Amino acid sequence: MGTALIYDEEMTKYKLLWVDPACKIEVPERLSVSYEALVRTGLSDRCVAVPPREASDAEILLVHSEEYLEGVKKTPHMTLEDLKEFTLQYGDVYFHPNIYHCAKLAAGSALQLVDSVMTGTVRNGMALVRPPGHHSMRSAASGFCVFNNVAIAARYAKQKHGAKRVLIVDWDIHHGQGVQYCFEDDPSVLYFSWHRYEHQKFWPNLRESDYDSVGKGSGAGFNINVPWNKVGMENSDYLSAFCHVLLPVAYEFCPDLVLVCAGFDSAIGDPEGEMCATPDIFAHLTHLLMNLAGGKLCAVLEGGYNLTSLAQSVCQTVQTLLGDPLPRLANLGSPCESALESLQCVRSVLRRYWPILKHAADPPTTDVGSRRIKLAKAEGEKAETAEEERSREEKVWPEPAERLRPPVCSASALPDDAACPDGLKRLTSSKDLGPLLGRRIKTEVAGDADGVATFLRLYTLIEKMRTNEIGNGVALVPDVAAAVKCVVQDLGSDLVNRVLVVCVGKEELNYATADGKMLVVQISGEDKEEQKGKYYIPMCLKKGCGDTVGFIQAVLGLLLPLGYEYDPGLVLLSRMPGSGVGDCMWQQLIGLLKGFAKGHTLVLMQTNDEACMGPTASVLLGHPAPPLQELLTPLPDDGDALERMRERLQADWKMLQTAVSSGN
Ligand code: Q9C
Ligand code: ZN
Repeated sequence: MGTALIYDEEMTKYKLLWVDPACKIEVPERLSVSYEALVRTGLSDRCVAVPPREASDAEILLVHSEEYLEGVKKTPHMTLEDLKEFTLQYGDVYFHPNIYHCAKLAAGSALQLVDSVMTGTVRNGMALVRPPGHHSMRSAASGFCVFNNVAIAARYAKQKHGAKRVLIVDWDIHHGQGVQYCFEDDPSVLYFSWHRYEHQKFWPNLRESDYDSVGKGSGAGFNINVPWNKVGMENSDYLSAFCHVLLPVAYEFCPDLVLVCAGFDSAIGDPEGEMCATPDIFAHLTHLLMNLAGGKLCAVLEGGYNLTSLAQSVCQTVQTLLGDPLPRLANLGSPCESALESLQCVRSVLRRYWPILKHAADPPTTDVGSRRIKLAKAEGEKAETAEEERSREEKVWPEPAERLRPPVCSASALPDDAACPDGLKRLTSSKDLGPLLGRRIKTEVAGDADGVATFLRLYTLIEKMRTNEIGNGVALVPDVAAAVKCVVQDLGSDLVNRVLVVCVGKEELNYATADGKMLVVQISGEDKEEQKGKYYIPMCLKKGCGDTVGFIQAVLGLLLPLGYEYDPGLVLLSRMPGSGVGDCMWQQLIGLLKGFAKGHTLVLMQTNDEACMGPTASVLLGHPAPPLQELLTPLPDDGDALERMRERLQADWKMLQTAVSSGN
């Protein structure tokens, strides 16, 4: 199951023919440099090349009016003067004799991508298109957009492929108001957009781009706006929006298809966005969406005007779709106050629609009736100094690190009599162990001689993950708790800088964590464990690990942000027998954890828990986790306890914050 890539040089064949400062950044090179970067890095060769096609009139009419389509249809025959005049009806857009042709190809590309993904020809894919789409409305072009490629694709996926629920994630730095208007009253399409807003000072300057536009009628709750009221947002701000707003709602929504309005003007260096998130953030944003909808994800290019940043970001996205290990996000800061204020506001308006967010805090108290004041304040803010202007124009950032796929994706450390799932490399030899050989591996830990052999293989596995010969692995041991203890004690001192230990189920954890060499997170149904210091974090689900809502809340809202802030070099996931966690939830957990430590995840399971081997191996090998259907009818949860835990922990772990610190 591959990754589709749609590109056609034809879509570079239109450009601005007169002087217009607002439109001069939208150039043909945006497409050609993106594609050339994919060719140069060898990524395009690894994709399935899917040709574009022209969208038909009927398909365009799924979103646009007949009058508008007829108007655009005339543009290929217009004189330059006519084109200029036609353009004048709309805002920040230009027409060219060939743009109608390209716009049909752009929309048709999105449809080809949806066809390829929905029929299972490929797992996911990306379409590199011009003109972009998300600003265009039923009867109007806007913001370089002619037809709303992604909106058309969403309606088409419902009509032609029977998709019941479509999630649109718009990570472009502008608000896709065209998409919002299209689906405002439609609960079958969930639209999420973050955008530079600055209290309505930034284009398109709409009141309805604010966090309180949640949709209308039966679509109420299905439109999510995260306004960025300051420039300079960073990786931590974007990840917080995903962990604390988008992902919980997206998991509860349970889409059949994910469409991404993939604009890269939200990346560092972009002259429009002026944000500071690095291109490798798009690897993580993509990855975090890849376990929804059984992996069915279609990314369609929107904005992106710094050619260097754009090309790097496109490569990060495609490389992630192809399943390569994710880059580590080192030096992640904390989300800024302005971002937290936006997240708090949007969480508080969404909590009445989405049970998974029902424990969100109240909006910041200062917000009551202060919209006008904030806008006035933003307008009064001092003009940018020459110094600030220079720093905006001369932004430099390191090129993203290479993401090397290990020669072996997944391996197993098993006793001789246990079957090895297809596709995993079974480790048999315990030679070349290096310094660890024979250290703590005694029969008292490992059980019998067979257990000792498994332990030796387990250490081989870890050593080969460290040297990136093996990506991830699974081990079957007679006593998971003892094995975890043994492994972390060795690892803490020797091999890896930081180990994230995730334990699912009840387990006595009596090893030292004070030095921060490991961070232990335990998710269980037990309520007695107390948090001991910063690096031992028990998460207690009153209803046990079988409570899907509670479990996914803990994973998305607590474990993921903790993991990002901790930035481990290895993830150790242990599963206690009888923990009660369901197979689908278990697979989601593994899938999400693979985003850390360049994908180096070691799963430890108990010998008598073999039934779970198949599902575990499948996700380790890179197959998407199946959707969590049971979230569609959520049971009453016990999220209160998790929120109390968040409050306790956020002093130590800034990525857990979902509200401005009190006193502000
Ligand atoms: N300073 C997309 O990113 N405003 N469209 C330009 C120039 C319009 C962006 C102002 C921006 C439209 C798809
Ligand atoms: Zn944009």
